[in-house]
Amino acid sequence: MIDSLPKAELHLHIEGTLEPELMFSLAERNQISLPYKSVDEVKKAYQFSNLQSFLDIYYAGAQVLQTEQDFYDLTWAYLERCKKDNVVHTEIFFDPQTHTDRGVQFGIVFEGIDAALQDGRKQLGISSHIIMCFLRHLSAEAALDTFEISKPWHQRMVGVGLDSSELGHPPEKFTEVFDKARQAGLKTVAHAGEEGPADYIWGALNELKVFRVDHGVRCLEDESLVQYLVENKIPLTVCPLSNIKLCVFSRMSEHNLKQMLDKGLCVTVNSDDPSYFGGYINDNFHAAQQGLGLDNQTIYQLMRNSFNASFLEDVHRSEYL
Ligand code: ES4
Ligand code: ZN
Repeated sequence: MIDSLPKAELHLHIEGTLEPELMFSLAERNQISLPYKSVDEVKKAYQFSNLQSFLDIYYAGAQVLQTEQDFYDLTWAYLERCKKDNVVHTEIFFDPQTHTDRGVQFGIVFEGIDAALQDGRKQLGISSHIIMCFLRHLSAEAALDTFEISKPWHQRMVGVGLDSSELGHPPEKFTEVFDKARQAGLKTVAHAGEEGPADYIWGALNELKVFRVDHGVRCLEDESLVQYLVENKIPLTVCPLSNIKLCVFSRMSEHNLKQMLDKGLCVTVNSDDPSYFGGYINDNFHAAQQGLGLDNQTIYQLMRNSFNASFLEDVHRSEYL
């Protein structure tokens, strides 16, 4: 049932799909030395105690991405994986500042990713959108600068997002750049309530005017927030394996995804950074199903939610519902 259902993926960092094998081949191609001797050694390093311990390794891994071809190869590998998992539509995040801050130009990153997505549409029949994320551990000014340099590509992105270290970096820090993004016709999403408190989810809604909340699992700590999210049909893009790997929940049986669904929240299942967290979207569905005892009707609901929560135009959305 899970494997054969068509589904949309709405919370996926393209840099987080960098498999160790590709990391090694790109390091060799670009003559970069890695702090690991083998693929096995890389995999052993993927043990995290919280979000920051993951981000340190994730940003280090991204250094091997240098050329437009590298970004193409990264994205194409993910799309082939989508085909295998029956993902028919994907909305991918990328982090321009991770690359521009080390001298890789915005256009190199964007054109490489977008060329692969265009080929994915033609050759694999997978539709897609790009969401540009600002790194919240960097300054509001840096986000505004990134927004300025990205202007030539705005028409080819669907929206902007906010990711990286959550605690200490509330959504309000980025109100100005999100205002500008909306004025430019871009939609907005933000990571909130992954490690941060329910208040950060309110901040994402009230200040950043998000259409979706990424993660949002801590919303259950605030009953009035849950009521607001249900009434306004605000989707939450939940990433079960990510939450376990980053110790947001200690085991899958303790994940609150089922409780969220029972409260009437529009939850979707996603893979976040699949190379680092041990699985792509179907692995996430299987892990949640097993850990929480989800029945087929619930799996079907999650799949429908993924299309309803997407930025697909209604004519295309209806093809899947
Ligand atoms: C991320 Cl899991 C997660 N949370 C916040 N920012 C991120 N960037 C990549 N993965
Ligand atoms: Zn994420």
